[in-house]
Amino acid sequence: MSVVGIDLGFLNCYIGVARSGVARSRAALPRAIVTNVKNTLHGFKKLHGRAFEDPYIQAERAKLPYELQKMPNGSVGVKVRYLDEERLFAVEQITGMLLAKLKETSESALKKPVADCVISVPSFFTDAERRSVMAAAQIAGLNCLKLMNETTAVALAYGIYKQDLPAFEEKPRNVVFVDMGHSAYQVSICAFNKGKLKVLAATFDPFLGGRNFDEALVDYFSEEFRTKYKLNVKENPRALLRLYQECEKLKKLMSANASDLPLNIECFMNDLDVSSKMNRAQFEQLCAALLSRVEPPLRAAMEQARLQREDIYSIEIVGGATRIPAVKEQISNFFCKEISTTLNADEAVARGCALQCAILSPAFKVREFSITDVVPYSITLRWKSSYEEGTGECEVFCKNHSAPFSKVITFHKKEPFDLEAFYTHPHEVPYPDSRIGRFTIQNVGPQHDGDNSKVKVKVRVNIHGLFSVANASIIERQNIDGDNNDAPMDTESSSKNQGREDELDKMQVDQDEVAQKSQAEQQSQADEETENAGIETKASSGDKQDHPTLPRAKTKVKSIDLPIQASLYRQLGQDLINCYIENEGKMMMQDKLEKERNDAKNAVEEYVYDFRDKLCGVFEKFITEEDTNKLTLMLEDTENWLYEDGEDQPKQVYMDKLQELRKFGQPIQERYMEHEERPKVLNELGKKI
Ligand code: ATP
Ligand code: K
Ligand code: MG
Repeated sequence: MSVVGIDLGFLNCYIGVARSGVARSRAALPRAIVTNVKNTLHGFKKLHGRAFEDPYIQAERAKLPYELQKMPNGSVGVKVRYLDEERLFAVEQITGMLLAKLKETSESALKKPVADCVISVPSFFTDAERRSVMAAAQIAGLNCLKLMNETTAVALAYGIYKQDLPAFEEKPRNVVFVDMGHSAYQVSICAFNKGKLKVLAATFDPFLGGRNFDEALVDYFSEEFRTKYKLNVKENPRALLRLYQECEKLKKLMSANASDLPLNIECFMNDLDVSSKMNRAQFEQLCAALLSRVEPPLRAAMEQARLQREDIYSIEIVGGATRIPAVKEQISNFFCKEISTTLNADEAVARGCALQCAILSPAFKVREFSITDVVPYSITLRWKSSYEEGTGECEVFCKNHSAPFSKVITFHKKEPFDLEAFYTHPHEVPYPDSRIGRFTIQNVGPQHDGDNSKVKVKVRVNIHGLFSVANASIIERQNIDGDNNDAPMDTESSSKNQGREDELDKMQVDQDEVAQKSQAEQQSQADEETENAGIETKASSGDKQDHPTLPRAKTKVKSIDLPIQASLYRQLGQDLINCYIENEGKMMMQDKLEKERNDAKNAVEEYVYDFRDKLCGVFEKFITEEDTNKLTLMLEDTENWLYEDGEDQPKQVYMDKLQELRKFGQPIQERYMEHEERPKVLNELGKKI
């Protein structure tokens, strides 16, 4: 079994492979496209987890050369021609196809099965987007051990082999990571010590990337061609696509060359050749507004990390668009420091993911490296119950809080209640809906004496960066010498719970302090969640805690797990995912059959060419002229048939055809072989005698 890391880029995907023993990683590039004969789909990374009506989707829709359509569940579907049929696929299925292709590519390169993987996602992805990518992995038959933030993967690739990181107790080394890809711009600041990294801040502009620079060029040249050639490029999708390709090339050339560079496209539109030129200075002027967006995320990251410029050890850049000189300049100007390009700008994300996968996989021995990431957006819980007045609210994870992380919140309730999780500041989130999900805590009732029950709820941001209400339990007070003890008592578990009670009662600390503390606790196990971090938030919206504290000797407590009903925002049901999995399997099978059919057809074609060559070559001496003519005619017929009636036949028809041709070819081939072998055989015999 091999472990791989997958950089699911908007334009370019890389697969990193961890080698056992050395645990070095290598990466290979496929483009982020899904192709079959009729379609080439690209640019679907950011269609995940969004509603069809989402303004972002509607804006993208206008730019895409393929059609989007609303799925029955309101999410985004892609129209694809598949086996001569127009079909609608969910975006999870499309990414699933891409991932399945990546899986197959790595399996054939490694000659081993691949299932365990780590897949990268942008640090700004919300829960709905992350879950959607997870579903795609499932559809592809991949076991995604972790969704890893792209910049964190880069940080791991940077840190894991550094021999000179500060010791555990020393002042950490702070490194800034910048990734500008085709669609997005991300910044993170990480603190490194030997064997660990902690993300101090993650900031971003989710809508700034290389594609925006291409677009600026496309707009400029479209306008120029409109006046110069009277062409309306924007109305011709084919021409527009070509112009995008040429502008991307030009953009790259301008990174290496500051002087005037030509843009020539032959037969561009209406049989016209077009030409123009641009130089770097003009380009920078044209893109001034885009370039001014480089600095704000850098500034925000420094503020969130509470660092000064002199605290920064180095600035590492990756991602294709950081090769634009003006982008680099913006970054180095901000830090008043040279930037470092020691990382492989294209492969760092995939390598980091592969290394993370090796760390998480029990089958691999890798150096331990602990990773603490951050929560990109503050998360709030709101609760209400049917009989109590009003609602209550509590920020459970502040922005930049460590993750993975669990917290315990205590409620005092008499009835089942709903917890509604949402992003606290909707305007900060590049997503139109701030809902995360609703969690109903069931089976809650009053204590025997009619008092509120103590309900402990564990909320968590897990290893994938996903929020959940992980579990809930009710704490039952029971009188030891009382006579109303109707439930048998589990002394061991109650005394254990008693201990936990004590702990929680003491932990009336603020959240940051808990974060600090628990971070020290989780040093050596980045992949493990911090289960023991607890805060107690008094979250009773009804009456205050009114029961007197009973002397401990007389009370025991018992904790009973409560069922939670979760309804996550934009969640695909497992039934639907299963249906997609089945479909993907069918399509893989169909593709396989289609390939076999094509191979069978090609075999006939090859045989025809080969036979014909031999007829006027090596076979000449073994066949009469009359037969040669007859066979030549037959081969010609077959060739014509392949282009006409035989163009699209079932596999068996091609196999029969081949068989038929062989009937004629085989005897000649045998005569020829016999003739070839005879001298050798005689020679051998001669030697023996
Ligand atoms: P994302 O990270 O947004 O999902 P991605 O990972 O697929 O996208 P990359 O492969 O990092 O993106 O970068 C691709 C972008 O980098 C493209 O816009 C490409 O034109 C640009 N790029 C690559 N080389 C250069 C260069 N030499 N100069 C300027 N831009 C470049
Ligand atoms: K990439
Ligand atoms: Mg990328």
